[in-house]
Amino acid sequence: MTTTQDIHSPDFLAGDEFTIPTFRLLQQDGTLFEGGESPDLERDKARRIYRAMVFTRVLDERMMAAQRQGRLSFYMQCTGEEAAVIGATAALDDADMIMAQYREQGALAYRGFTFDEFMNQLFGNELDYGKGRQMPIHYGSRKLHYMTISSPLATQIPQATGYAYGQKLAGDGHCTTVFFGEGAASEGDFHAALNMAAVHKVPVIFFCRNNGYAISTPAVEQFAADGVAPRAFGYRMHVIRVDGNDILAVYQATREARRIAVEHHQPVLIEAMTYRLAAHSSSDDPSGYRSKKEEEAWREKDPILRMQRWLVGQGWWSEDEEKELQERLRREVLETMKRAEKRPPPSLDTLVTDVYADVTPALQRQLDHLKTHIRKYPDAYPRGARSLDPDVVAGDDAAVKGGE
Ligand SMILES: Cc1ncc(C[n+]2csc(CCOP(=O)(O)OP(=O)(O)O)c2C)c(N)n1
Ligand SMILES: [Mg+2]
Repeated sequence: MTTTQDIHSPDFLAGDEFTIPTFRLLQQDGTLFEGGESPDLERDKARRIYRAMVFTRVLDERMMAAQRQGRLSFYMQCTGEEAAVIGATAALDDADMIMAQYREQGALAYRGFTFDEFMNQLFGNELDYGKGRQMPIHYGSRKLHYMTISSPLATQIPQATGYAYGQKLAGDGHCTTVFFGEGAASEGDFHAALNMAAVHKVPVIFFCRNNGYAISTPAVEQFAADGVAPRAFGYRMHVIRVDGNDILAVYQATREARRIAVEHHQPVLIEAMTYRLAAHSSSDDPSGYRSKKEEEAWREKDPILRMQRWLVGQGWWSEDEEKELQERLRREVLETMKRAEKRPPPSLDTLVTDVYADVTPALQRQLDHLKTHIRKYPDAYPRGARSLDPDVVAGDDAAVKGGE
């Protein structure tokens, strides 16, 4: 579809002719901006959102510390972006599909993923749904409609378009929300996904967390445009930019986006302006590429504090409740970590099961060879490797002896 208006002089349109406003409702002191109206958000839901935000912060602080103690190989924090992720998730139906990048543990927390479930994945133990096959933070939950994380950037974006197209065909009234960083939006997959979604009119919400950085590369070095939002025009798509640290604005914008997506089968782009307060990951040190002053300025805009002040103002939260919640979460996170750490990894056989419908002879041979090798050279393997061999556990040592 193209417009047909003629002009008779070469009047170019400049790329900076449009500026995109930012939707804001809540000030840092917990009061509303003049002219802003609180969205329809009831007490219980507001408290559920807040608890999920604090849960995420506590999990992140504790697991980052565990990584520094050498108990965990890797970790990524959502710190500073809790309102963007959890506000958006709360605006969805709990059965809508979420495709995330890797910094959206808050979405899982909101939907009820437990500390045990987080820990089992982080430690890759026998209860991990991914059977220990992935690095920490690659969560997934079929039950909670949360697609398992995959590391290559932006792959989830066209997958979301495809999944949402399926939802449209199924006519089940659900939509898909895909989270990604402003860095991932530079991948070709982003553009293919938006174009296809607009052409096929699929119920998908593209939720960009613009947190200012792609690892060490600041947004100003990533694109010349006014953020990611203007790209929606290129695909004839609805778009809104929102203050990503403002829980009420994120919630209301996403609720409206869901309505457009589900009722009108139109994709929507949301750009949430926020800041990654922590390092990119446990392997990163931000002091090499940004100033403490910049971080401090954003710390002043802490989304959790902002929501807490609003809740207290509503009479929906108290100091005592805050203390109780903090203490309980800190206790539970430690208890579950100790539990998960002690559990063994999945058994050796899971290396080859559910790769194909049936274990192929070639894979079976490789597994037998590995078991034999571990028995012969146990010291060359991590402690406890022998106990992962179900044959050894069953006392059937003779079964593979001498088979090298
Ligand atoms: C295809 C691909 N290229 C590069 C990487 C390495 N990488 C991992 S995260 C990242 C930065 C992504 O930044 P952004 O999308 O803004 O997300 P943020 O980390 O800020 O949440 C890069 C370059 C990758 N995982 N996949
Ligand atoms: Mg980023």
